[in-house]
Amino acid sequence: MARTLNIGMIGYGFMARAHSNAYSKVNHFFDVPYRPVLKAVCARDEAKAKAFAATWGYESVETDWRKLVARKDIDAVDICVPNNLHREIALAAAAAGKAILCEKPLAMNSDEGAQMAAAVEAAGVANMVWYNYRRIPAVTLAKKLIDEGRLGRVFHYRAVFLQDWTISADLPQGGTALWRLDVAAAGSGVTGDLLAHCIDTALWLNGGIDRVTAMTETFVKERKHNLTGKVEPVGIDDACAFLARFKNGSLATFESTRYARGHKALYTLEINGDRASIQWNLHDLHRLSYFDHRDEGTLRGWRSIHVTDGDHPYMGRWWVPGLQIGYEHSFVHQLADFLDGLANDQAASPTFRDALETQKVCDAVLESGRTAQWVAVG
Ligand code: SOE
Repeated sequence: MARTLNIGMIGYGFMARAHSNAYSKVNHFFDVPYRPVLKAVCARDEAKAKAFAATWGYESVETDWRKLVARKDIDAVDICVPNNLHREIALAAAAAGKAILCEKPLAMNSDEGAQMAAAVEAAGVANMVWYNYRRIPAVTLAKKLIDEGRLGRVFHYRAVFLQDWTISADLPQGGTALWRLDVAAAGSGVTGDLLAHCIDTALWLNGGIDRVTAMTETFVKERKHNLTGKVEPVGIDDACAFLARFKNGSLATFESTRYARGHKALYTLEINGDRASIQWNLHDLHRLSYFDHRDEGTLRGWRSIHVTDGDHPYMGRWWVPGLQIGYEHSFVHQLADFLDGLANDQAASPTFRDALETQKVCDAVLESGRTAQWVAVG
């Protein structure tokens, strides 16, 4: 019989919905040792907290996160608020002995991230950061192929994350819906929001990054601020491209922008090894493209693997072979791994310590964007 795990959700936006959906679904599909209970949701705006609680089935609401963290009936705190609040909440939750599931990126910068990693380790509480793309079955399959040595020596890693939602100069910055554009709340722009995903996947698939050189740009220099009503300078990077050298000797290019007209959320990655290459694309997320040079010459070519079979990662838990799943399922998978890990005293990745490595790469990228120099990571 699964034990209960009482969840205290802080936040009520897009990510709080994605995580709440995972808490609601996980026991229907995965045989995990815990059953999340939606105990309380917290938002400063009580009406919004109540509406969120009613939609998702949370039993109670709080309007002060400190009260939620102090509640004896909360086992795990889920941090789904802007990045500038992650550190303070995580430190308080760790001190209160709660398990912590934190939305990405871990923190505003690696100094904060290091404090958070140290706090959860000192308190001995389970912790994880929601870098969900690792749990898309095709990406998890890519990891398996790489770990089996099928790619051989890796020469190149290429990742791109493109969006187009901030092109209009009339779009304001700040406030509930647009905090991602406000450097005081977000810490950075596409580097912490989108490239952080690419970096997390890259570190997982291809190991550590040694150094980087970046260029960043802020195309719209001033925007009206939703909280002050004044036109204020924009402090985030609207676009960022960087080169990286991995510790395994491979070379990488990473690019992200919110100014790629026509692209809403296109995350692609490609890895080229001496034996084989793989490609993956978020718009076709259930497919993994694979080219193996050791195939018979006349038949050699790119295969498009439909990652929907029962023996593909996570897929045996869903429908019948051939039927697809989507974006939201990656959160269910990550939660299932977290709950399994809780029972077995094994941390589900990425932990705060793992996510700190991504944060260090982001810091190096932003520093290189400012100085136009190669910067060593960490
Ligand atoms: C930004 O638009 C965003 O929602 C990110 O914050 C998410 O992490 C990414 O998965 C999709 O895009």
